[in-house]
Amino acid sequence: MANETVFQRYQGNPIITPSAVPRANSIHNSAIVKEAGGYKGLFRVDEISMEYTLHYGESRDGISWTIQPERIRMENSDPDIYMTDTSYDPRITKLEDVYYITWCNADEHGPCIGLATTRNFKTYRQWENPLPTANRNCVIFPRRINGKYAMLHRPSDRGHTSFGDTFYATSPDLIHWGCHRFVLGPTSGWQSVKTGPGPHPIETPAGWLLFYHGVWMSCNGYVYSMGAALLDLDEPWRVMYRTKDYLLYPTELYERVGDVSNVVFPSAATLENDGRTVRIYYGCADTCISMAEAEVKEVIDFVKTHSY
Ligand code: BMA
Repeated sequence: MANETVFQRYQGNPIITPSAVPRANSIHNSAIVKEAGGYKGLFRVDEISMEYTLHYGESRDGISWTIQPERIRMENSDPDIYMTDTSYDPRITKLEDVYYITWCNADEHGPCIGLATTRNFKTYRQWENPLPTANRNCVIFPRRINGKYAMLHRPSDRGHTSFGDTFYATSPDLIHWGCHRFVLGPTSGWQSVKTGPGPHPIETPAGWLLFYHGVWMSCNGYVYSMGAALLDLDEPWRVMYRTKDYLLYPTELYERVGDVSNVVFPSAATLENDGRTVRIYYGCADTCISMAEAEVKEVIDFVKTHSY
């Protein structure tokens, strides 16, 4: 076991492996929300055809999951609004009584962000893709900011993007997105090549707590790690603190070895113990899913004291 700072990995990691879904080649970067009666999620499954599909799953404790073998389908009567067979890296945000789902809805033109809403994870309404191609990471804030929907997004290229700045944008109606503001980009060390937003930001008195991935280029290729930032509550494009030291780095065998080696990809966060603990769900080596937990107070202290 490598040194850990504030996050402790769950001893039973990985918690979800491809055996959870019959047609899965791998199951990884996935979206999870916590409800009064348990947990719900949309899971990224890379199928044995190498189509990338999203599957709904449920759990009572957030650790043992039942995941549907069939993929979900977003719905829209307009044939130009559709879910592609390369749908991956979902995020879920609950805002009022609606779940907002963003994912990478890639087509022949490249990675593109898809947007859908649901109230029950049984029927889904797909909206226009909110951003132009190419963009690979997007998440909606859990409340309106200054009266508008708000998101973080990360423009990309059509390949294995070698850059990555995270931006903030707002919308009055979920269709028209604008007022793009730069939030954070690559800096040094483990985050010297690119960044991308992970789970939706968590509102705290110290600011929006954002977990994000940072990437550096080793002799063997990209290495994906997790860091965090504190964003201003009213003007979230203003970064107050941002980790210079990583919070999680691929050090365990299940993070180092897989379809894409050396990947820790945070994509969901839940609050446990009456909000005192944050649990991160993350994709490991593009193959399976693990979790790690930390005290919220300790994370905030760490971000403040290990910032640039
Ligand atoms: C990114 C995304 C992620 C993936 C990562 C490492 O570009 O495609 O889904 O985990 O690469 O392969």
